[in-house]
Amino acid sequence: MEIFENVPKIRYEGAESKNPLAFKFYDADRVVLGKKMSEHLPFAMAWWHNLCAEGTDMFGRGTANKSFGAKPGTMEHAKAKVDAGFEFMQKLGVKYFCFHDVDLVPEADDIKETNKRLDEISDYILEKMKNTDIKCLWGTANMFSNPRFMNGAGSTNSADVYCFAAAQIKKALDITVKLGGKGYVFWGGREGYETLLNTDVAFEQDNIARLMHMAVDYGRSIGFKGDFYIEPKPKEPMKHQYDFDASTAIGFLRKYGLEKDFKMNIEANHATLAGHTFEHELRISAINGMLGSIDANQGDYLLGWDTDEFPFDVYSATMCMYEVLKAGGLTGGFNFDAKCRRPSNTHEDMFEAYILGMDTFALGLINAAKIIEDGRIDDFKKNRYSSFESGIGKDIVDGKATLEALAAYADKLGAPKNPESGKQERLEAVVNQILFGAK
Ligand code: XLS
Ligand code: CA
Ligand code: CA
Repeated sequence: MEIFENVPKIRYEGAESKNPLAFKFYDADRVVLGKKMSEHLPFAMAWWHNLCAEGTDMFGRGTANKSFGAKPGTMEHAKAKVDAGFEFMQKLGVKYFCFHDVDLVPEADDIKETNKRLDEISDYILEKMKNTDIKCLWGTANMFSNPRFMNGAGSTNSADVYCFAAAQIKKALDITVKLGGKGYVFWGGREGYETLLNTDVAFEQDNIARLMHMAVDYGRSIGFKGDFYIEPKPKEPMKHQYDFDASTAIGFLRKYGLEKDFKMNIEANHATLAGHTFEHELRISAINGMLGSIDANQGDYLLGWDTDEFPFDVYSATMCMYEVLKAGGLTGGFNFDAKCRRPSNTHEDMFEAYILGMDTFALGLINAAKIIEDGRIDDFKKNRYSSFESGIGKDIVDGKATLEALAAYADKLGAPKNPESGKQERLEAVVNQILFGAK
């Protein structure tokens, strides 16, 4: 039975098309820099926003109907969401999905019952997967919604709650492996604190690391070969989140010897909340060999919270794709961790939102490839450091310099020249010319 009866298979119709239910830029088979768009852009559907969230906010209840013909809170509904999700992904040509345990089934009071439900639904999903080319990008455990996690999961003060978190991770890993997931995410939902007056930061961080080590050991023991991810976020829900940004999370992983098993899952909206650009977080991850996956969304510079909007900002998508291309691609994918605005409450809106996101990233890819092929930006950057290619500069890079030798060199210089102009405005104009100038 078709759920989205009014929505046909979404096709590429080109930039001139006025059809809201068609791609204008995402052309799956188009080859960019030697690879198909669909290979550059492994898109994923976020189960929670797309199939669960109804637009509830702290001022009002939901505006969208996500019952898909079944009674919410039942296993029939859980299955209806699977049916809806697979029809949705197939109509859009989205090849991956991401999930939290409690997105898949209604959580029971007893974890044994929840786990039984997870077994049942994952059998159902697996059956669906067999008849399609849809795969699991990553799974995770929701360790932030239930009141028991009010003081955190790995960072909780309660050993019982800590065990409960471990049980959820164990099961979420089982399901991720069963569904062939490429990754497993730790987003530190409530892993942080409100006040130092009641918090032992060192102890909490040690405990989070212990839990992550146990997760790695268990995951590897059941055959999980993919990457674990940390998804940094600076605040919300906690005032101070331990995984503030990529640098912080990478430092944490190295401190605790977790860096071989983990990479970053970078979310655009989290980057801007941390006071960074999206591309900054991607660059920091990439230069540390830890660029894993992306949560593709955007925030709103006028609002100080995590609005999880569908990507519309083509400049940002362009800079993102430049980083991704330079890094040689992602081991993960582009998960639309995004929700329709509350008044965009129809099923059709769900499709139009994904079309917007996919087209925005297709444009980002096309533009980033043009910037790389044009070469002016890369050449400028390379030449900017040319004083380190010979003479004293090369000695520094080759590790042949001492502080005394450099000081003696500086003495001979007297007053050194200022470095050349950074030419930011010229480079920005080059980007605009590449984006909007002659083809
Ligand atoms: C919340 C996060 C969350 C993670 C998965 O801000 O984005 O949805 O992606 O737990
Ligand atoms: Ca996210
Ligand atoms: Ca978010």
